[in-house]
Amino acid sequence: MATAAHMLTPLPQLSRAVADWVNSVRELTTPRAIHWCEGGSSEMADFTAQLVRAGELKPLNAREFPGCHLYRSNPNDVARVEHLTYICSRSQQDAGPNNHWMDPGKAHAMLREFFRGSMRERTMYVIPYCMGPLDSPFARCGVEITDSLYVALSMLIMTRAGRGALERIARDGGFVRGLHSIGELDPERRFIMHFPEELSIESYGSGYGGNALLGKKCHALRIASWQARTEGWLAEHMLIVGIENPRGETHYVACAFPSACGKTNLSMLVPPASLPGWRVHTVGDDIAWLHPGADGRLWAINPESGYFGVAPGTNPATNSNAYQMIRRDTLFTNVALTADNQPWWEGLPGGKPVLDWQGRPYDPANGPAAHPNSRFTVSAKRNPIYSPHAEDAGGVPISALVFGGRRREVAPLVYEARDWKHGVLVGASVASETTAAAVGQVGVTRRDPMAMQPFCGYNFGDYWQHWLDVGARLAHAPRIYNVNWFRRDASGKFLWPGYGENLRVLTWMLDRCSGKAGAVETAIGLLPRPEDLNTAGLRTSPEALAALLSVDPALWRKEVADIRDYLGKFAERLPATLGAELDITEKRLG
Ligand code: SAT
Ligand code: MN
Repeated sequence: MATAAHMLTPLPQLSRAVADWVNSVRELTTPRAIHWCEGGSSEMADFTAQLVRAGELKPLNAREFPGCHLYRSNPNDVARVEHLTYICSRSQQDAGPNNHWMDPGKAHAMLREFFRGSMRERTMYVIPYCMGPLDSPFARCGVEITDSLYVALSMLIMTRAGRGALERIARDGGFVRGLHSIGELDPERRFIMHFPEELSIESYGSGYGGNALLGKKCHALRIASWQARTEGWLAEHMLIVGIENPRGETHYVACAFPSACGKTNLSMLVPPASLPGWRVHTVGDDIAWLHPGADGRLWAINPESGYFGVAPGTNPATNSNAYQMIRRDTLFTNVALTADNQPWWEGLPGGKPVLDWQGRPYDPANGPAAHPNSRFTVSAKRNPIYSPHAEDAGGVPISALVFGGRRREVAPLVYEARDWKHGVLVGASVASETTAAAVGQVGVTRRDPMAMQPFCGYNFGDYWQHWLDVGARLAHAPRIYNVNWFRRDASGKFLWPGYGENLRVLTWMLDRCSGKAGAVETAIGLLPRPEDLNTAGLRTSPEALAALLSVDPALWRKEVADIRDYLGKFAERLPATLGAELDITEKRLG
């Protein structure tokens, strides 16, 4: 069979704009060679083999984990660096109090000196990628240039990368420019810079996760949230999951939780045996791009094509789908190893670590064997419950939006917002205990509106107004909920079993959407009574359930005061609607 003409066109000739940019980066960074990524499994195999030869990847036990490898990042480079992440818009007000800001001219000048000659003696990889299905009108493209082969390989897993993306760029014209160099991996020379007005990203000095895989948080959230505001849609830190009831009807829910709060697990939920006939289909585990449709509903695509999930805690009991998914063709980063070369992390029922995540003989005195932010990188196609609609160009229709965080007290298991406007306040008020996904103290409660504190590319005041505007355009807006799987009792024990049992909360929401489930009105919104939840086979005690579904007015009055204080930081751009909604809640609390 003859090769199609477009397959014969060398990649650098497909898009003049990309070639010109690559050329200017080549002049600045002076790499030894340039590799344009074609995409596809043979390129991935080739990259993997090169990394193994260089000693950067270690093949794992081929019988138990065929096609799987271990990568160890520099111990000073193991999580996102929010304190070194900047939005460089022309006006500081546009970046807002929620972002670190630097003047774009100053940021470019500084980074230019960092990048000068930074790829000397190294290969520069050019990765054209598409966030979203290649044929989706909602998808947006970018090109990442990096001098890390591990990053290039990860991008091939996490995005639709290669020739198809570059062809789309040639058709679309525009693309997001993402320049990345690991530099010296010196925390003093590490910056993640975003230039939303130029649709560009410059990341220097880290090779880890969201700092370096620029399609993910940098493009699909920070830059895309800015683009989405201009274009009338939403780029959100949300999983997308389809819930199929025993009658075979599927409804989709999108849920925003901070990093490392169980989004991957919820998106791949395994229904408990006591809820027979229910099925779950994953559309996405981290990011949702939401578009108001002509039918007045909100439609979602997952811009990514893989998962960068937290390893610790993943096991056959908590998430058998995820565990099955990562048994093959998976890239593990910063996990521990057993004597027979299997990956190991805290929360696995069997096995014993002999080497910790830094490759040292395991010694509990050094802390956990696997880094708490150790990850698996795997293609979504490996997910046994990957939704047949995950690749639909038009996305899936969303029935409910869910916000949540990790809170030992205050927030009940679940409540429903009074309406969209109140829902925006509920999202804006989310607070959560910090996790190991970002450098800094773990377990400190902070506000994390819509789980977007580290990811919103512009002023939260404008962002909340944009949420209100999008809602006003939806004739059939999704209902909005808040959940908290992490409430604890006085002795610190979790009150709710979580994982598969969370389906009981999701089904209540969907029954609410179809007018079938009851609720009781409270000052903060609508809560299920215990009898409104399907508790068949649930082992939670009636007392625990009552505690989970309780609203303590004294705690909530304090919470409202705290929210008011927090929103006050955005006074210059805060929509009056949020203040008015907060007044309603406060009045109802008495
Ligand atoms: O941003 S990362 O991709 O490193 C992980 C996360 O915070 O969700
Ligand atoms: Mn995330």
